Amino acid sequence: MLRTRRSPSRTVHNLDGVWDLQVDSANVGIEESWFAQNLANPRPMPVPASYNDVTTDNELRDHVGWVWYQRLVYAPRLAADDRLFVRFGSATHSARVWVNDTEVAGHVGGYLPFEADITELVSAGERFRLTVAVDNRLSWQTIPPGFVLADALGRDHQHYLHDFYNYAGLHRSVELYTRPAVAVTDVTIVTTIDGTTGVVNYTVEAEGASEVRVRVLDASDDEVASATGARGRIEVPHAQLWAPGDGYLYTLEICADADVYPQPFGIRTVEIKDKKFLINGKEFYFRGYGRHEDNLVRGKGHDDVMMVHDFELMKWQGANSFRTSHYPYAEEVMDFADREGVVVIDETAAVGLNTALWGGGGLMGGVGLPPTFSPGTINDATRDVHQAHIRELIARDKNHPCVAVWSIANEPDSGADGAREYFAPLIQAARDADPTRPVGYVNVGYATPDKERVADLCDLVMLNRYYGWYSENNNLPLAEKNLRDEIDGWIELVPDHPIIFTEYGPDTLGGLRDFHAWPWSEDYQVAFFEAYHRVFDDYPQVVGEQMWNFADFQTNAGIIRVDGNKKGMFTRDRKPKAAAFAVRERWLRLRDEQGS
Ligand code: BDP
Repeated sequence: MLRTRRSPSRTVHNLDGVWDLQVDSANVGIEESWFAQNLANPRPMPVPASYNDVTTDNELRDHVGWVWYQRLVYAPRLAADDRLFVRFGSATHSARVWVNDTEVAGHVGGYLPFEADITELVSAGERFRLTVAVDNRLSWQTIPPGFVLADALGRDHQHYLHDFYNYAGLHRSVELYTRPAVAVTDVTIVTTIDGTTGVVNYTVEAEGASEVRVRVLDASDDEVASATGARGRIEVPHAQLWAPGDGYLYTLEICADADVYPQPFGIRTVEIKDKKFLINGKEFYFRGYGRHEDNLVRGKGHDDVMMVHDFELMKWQGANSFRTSHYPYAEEVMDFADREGVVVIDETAAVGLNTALWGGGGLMGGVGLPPTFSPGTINDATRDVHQAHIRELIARDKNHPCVAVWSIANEPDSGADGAREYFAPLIQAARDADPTRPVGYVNVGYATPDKERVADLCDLVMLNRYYGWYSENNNLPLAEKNLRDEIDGWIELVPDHPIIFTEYGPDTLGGLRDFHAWPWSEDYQVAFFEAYHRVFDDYPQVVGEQMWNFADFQTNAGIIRVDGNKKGMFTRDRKPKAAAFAVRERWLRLRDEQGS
């Protein structure tokens, strides 16, 4: 889906601000047609934000089910033949939308955009009532999965199989936008490099357009090439490449009859060859983090201030990449990564397809669950939802030069019966949607090479490992040995696959120092990373290190979490722990040695 962009033929009206919100305590609002009038007992709620931490009300924070957002909106005046759309950057996890009394849109999946054409339902210059019901429930057939169980008091609880708080609400901007009736509705740009020439292959969708023309504009807005037709190949002589640390962007300005749509893009290639990860034909080593969209008070609400600040911290540390663990991030973040030259492993929201990890021991609140892939848990219907989600993500993010890898799941039960059957069609779906980028999934600690059933279908190995934390705690020498042994196993299993460590790190209480570098101290985090990095440096097959996590983040309640997960190199309010400085030294040195 195209991002909203202003142009001579398009206007964008931002609807962010303080909306009305009402909790649907008994989940009866749809039956009772709450959309048909002003909410009876609303409270103020900012958009974008998670609603959970904004107030002091437990009923709202822990609510399972629907909440209702509402506001009045002036319908803009339209030029002849223009269409008016309402567009949501996301609604977590599912939503239904009404304009006055008419339902105009519904969407399932909490991290991707959706929109509706509302032209016929509103009158220019007059106000209409915009109502959005948002449901935070997860089931075995949602991505991510979860399940709701009532306790002995009859109160519903949402259980989920992932280690971050189930924040919900309108996390990203809501916009009205206008465009001509005949308009650009999609564009796909694929670039290659031929000597000093950038080759831009493009395909535009603009149903009903009698003429499509495109111009390539450089970063100074000067035209450097042009073409006509809905698809074509354009050569940009002496192209300035998009590269890690150098986010040079061109714009493909598309004119389809009266519509003008500017699509930024970068000229670059990504590929895996001879066990190396290559960007523009040059070896690339990933330095960075798994992250979360997570902040004080606003939860997962997008915030430009925090976004720019986080990128500043990443740059300060010498990072060149991150993974959108464990869901697609806001479009603003992807645009900014393009602009900053930061390389992204773009992940779906398929986290927690793993009842073995989450159903057992009870440490993470397990309640005893059936096998991961079974008719009553992750089944064919889940796979269909997962597949649709992969397609939606790739449709949204395919033109971002920052995206170097598709990660189709985090820590699924990849050694279990049914895993290969589940994943083979999904990996194929990702390849069909985008034949140009490597595809993989992120492997869980216990799905070691002897158990693994999916890795050979992928282009690379991505590993989350916690030797020295969840196992070999306070025994880093043994952790180091086991880590080496396991890497040897992967090299034997999939000798052509490069390996990226996508998670490793111990929980660390900011401010706790210890002469003996005990677990939970800042000193243990430093020592832990030293051990892992020693190992990585010995293996040319390891082409990246993305530690867990950029910053501390909120999780579900549980006996191994104290106000959240503390594996950040920064605290939740972005203060550096000792490891931030130690790793900075390493990453700046690697940056000098590796050149990006
Ligand atoms: C991995 C998950 C990540 C967790 C992390 C941890 O991928 O979401 O937060 O471990 O335990 O299992 O800190």
